[in-house]
Amino acid sequence: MTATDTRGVPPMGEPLRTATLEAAVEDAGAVLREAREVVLLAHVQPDADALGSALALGTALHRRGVRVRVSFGTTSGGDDRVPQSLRSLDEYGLLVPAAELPVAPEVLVACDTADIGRLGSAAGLLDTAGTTILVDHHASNPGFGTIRVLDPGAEATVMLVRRILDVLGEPLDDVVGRCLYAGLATDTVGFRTAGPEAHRLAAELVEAGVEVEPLIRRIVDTHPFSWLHALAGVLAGASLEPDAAGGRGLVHACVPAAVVSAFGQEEIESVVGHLRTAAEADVAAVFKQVGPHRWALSLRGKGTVDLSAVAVALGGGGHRNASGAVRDGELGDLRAALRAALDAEVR
Ligand SMILES: [Mn+2]
Repeated sequence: MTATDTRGVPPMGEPLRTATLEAAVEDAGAVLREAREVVLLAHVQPDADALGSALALGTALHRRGVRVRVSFGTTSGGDDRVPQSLRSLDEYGLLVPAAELPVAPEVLVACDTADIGRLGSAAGLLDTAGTTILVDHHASNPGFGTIRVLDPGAEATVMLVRRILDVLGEPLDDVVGRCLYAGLATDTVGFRTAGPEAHRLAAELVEAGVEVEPLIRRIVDTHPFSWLHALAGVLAGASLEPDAAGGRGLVHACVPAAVVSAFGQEEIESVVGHLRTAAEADVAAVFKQVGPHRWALSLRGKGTVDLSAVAVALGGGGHRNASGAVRDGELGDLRAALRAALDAEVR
């Protein structure tokens, strides 16, 4: 998207109704309380926070009698399947392929989407939906939609969904709770980055009946045996550049197309979690080959470099310590672009 992209923005003269986060949460609740048909979108190649947010809110609305569809857009070269590990969050069968969504939904809710591009093929719904509600926590999000529940201070989008559920008067139970917990536990890297409010929500969800161990094992601790050998190959090819990022160090590895296509998102997205443990580097980067000349880049940091800004410089976005971008071109050029963006950020 560009600075001139105005999709999802109210027409000229119609001000945004939501000046503060508190007002945005109230406004979102008010719209959803009256809605008869709601489409909830996660970002392309959804993770547990995106899909958990959409399914938690979707489940509560479904129980209120709302016609609910949950989906996510597609991208060229991307993996457009629902991640196997997240399917069980969809208790009521609310997930539908993006192609089956209504062309002009009454209410559209975009969950955990850092920018319009993250809606992929579903971005056009911003033009046709009656009301668009953004629920997100990415620092790089420029803001879009008529109601913007956008809080970079929230550790996960599910925390903002919980606030909307409160406004709707919807209680937490084990079904909604699993959706929220999945996003909370994964976006905080197993609560490593969770503050008191996130821990309090986790306690409430356990009290509501969420069984944590089987839920989290399925999402982050389960891979096919064949993945172990593939992972070994990827990590064997990792490189360390101690002088990168102004001497803070960069560790990087490449996941070739043959590996990307042979495994699920659960496997491919786990690589960066191994790389980031390298003591000699503050920045970990994984280049995933999602097309012959197309790369999805995942970045993880240790707080010393703003990787949200680095990702934005590369055409992507995200958080200070976890971000990403998709780039066309050759791997060597992308590596050089990353080095340059890191140097520019720490200068
Ligand atoms: Mn998130």
